Amino acid sequence: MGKDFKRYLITSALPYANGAVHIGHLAGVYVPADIYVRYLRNRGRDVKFICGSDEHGVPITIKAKQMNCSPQDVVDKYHKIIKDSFERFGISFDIYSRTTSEIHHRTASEFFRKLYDEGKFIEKESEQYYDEEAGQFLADRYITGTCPKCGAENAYGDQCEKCGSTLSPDELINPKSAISGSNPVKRKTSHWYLPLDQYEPWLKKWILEDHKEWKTNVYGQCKSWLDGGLQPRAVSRDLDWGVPVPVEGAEGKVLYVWFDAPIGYISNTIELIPDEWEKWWKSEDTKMVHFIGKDNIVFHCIVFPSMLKAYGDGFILPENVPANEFLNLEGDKISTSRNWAVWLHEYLDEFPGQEDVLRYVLCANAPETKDNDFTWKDFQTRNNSELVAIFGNFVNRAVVLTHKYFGGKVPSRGELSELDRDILSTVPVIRESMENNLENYKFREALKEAMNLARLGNKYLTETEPWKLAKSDMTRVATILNISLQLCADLAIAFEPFLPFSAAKLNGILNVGKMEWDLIGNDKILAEGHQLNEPVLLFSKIEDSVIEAQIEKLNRTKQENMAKAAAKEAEEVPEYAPAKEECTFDDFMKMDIRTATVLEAERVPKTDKLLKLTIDTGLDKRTIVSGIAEYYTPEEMVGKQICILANLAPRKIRGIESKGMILMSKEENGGMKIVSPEERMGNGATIG
Ligand code: B3M
Ligand code: ZN
Repeated sequence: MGKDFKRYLITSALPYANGAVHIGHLAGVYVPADIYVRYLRNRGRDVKFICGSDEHGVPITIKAKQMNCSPQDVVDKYHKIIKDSFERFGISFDIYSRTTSEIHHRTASEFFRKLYDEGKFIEKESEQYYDEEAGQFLADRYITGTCPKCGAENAYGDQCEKCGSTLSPDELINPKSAISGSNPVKRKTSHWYLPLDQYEPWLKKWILEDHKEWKTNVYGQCKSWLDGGLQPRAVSRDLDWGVPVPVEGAEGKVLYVWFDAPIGYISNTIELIPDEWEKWWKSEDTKMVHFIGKDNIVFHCIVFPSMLKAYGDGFILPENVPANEFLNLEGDKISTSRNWAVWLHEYLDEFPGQEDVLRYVLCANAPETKDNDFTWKDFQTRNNSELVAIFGNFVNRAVVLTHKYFGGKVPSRGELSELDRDILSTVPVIRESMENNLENYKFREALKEAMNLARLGNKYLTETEPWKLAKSDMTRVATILNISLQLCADLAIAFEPFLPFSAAKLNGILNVGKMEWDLIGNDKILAEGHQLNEPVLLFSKIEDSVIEAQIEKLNRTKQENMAKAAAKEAEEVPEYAPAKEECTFDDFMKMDIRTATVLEAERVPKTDKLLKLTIDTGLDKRTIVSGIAEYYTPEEMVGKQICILANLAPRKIRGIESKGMILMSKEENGGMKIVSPEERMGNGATIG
């Protein structure tokens, strides 16, 4: 099982405080992390479980604009919702702090300043979009315009939500500021970059050679990043929300959120154990594990380790980063913006006392190696046919029968049958399998093994039928129930990492305190004569009506989303586009508009919006990429005479050099039509 460590520093991704926590976050990050931490503690290991709200970055400022309040108001609201809901759900952090804390600002500033003073950054000047009306530089998300790939309006500077293309602000057609609506101008600005390329050889050794044991999805993503070659990465931003860059003359600049957030693991540890935090962060006797979702792999395996390496001073690196894939909901991607989610705080209100049912289902369906799906039907089935029918049923029968025949006292054990010995010898085997799976972050498998322990007990009672023996052989009944009650104690220990609320309830029924992991398999955990408490049901059946209500709730969300999309669609396609501002004759004369004929046409791979056209302009033969694939097939285009803006600056679209733009007319319903001369003319005829 590898090196023995003296202490375990376990972190889980700091959730953005611009929204609540949903089942995707829980299944991907927080349930596995909590299972691992609880298991380690139950084995007597020294553990610190670190987390907190990630409160900087553009998403927070965008939310503030949407809510018409300050970024601080946004993070104050959601930090509380997130923190409370984690506590209610039994996610057992040793600290859940936040990155707007004074201690974090100080820690992150000092971290940056040390690297700055030691020349670990490169400083580069670049041209960024600047909003002269708002008086601020624009982060990519604050620039909108027409998507060059599909023609959608309101694409963002980093991404087009309609066709999913990753964009850069310079690709947007007619860029606008999302703050003032004005046309932004380019301004020079300088930022600091962490030269990740300089850490490439070291990262290749540390990851690709020394950590071949990492999960395939994690190792594979790191390998492709490293094989692709690393580039310097900006560690500062022109924003007024975040940790100010601690350098003279850097007013208006803050640390890039992905530089400051991982330092939150350090600052939260300092806040938790101010006198001994370095023993945890700077000792080879510490095992550090980062629990994250797959979209955070590069930051936790490449960027943050490079930051720690650059800082030096003995900072340790993660032993493992067991990132999970994504969880979908009813077959669709979970989405905060579309409210397509099961929100933790809503679940806790709607399913009081059933925290463990959700913990169970999210672990049983965890996207450990591939994306997986959560359905309410499966939630109900797993509760009713596994938790109620197997685990709960076994415990209840064992305890009720003990009260019925022995006044609730653990009866004495007589001669063991072969079946008894089989049962008792199977428990240590299950325990060992659980340990192997838990130590290797295979929580689904470990949970299955725990449930097998419950199946074993259920089967034992069903096969021995003590209720039938009660008339003839009470000694045998006593032995069967004694063994069954030992299994109940095994279950209380084995399930504690997964179902802490039920394990505590079971401890209450057995009238014992929390038990050490190493007791599993000890077949005398409960001494003869030990008094049990009254039985209570560990789990209750979930009725169809409860599930139907949840599915109905999601259907309402779907309807609302469709109504919003239709309204947006209608809004986006006005009867006619609003008049543009006046232009001069000279402006117009700069445009070189000509006729041309399409010689060849083909679809651009991996998109259903673009056609690649080879055209004869009378001046030359050239390629133009155009977003007309929804309106014209390649076959329709060949031979057509079109009009083009011939002197539009060339642009790369999906890796293809496109020289010029086809003139199209947009119809009321948003359709598009080619603009052509009334009769065919020679190619190159000028239009003015
Ligand atoms: N705030 C969460 C996310 O990307 C991000 C994690 C930070 S961990 C240092 O969803
Ligand atoms: Zn697009």
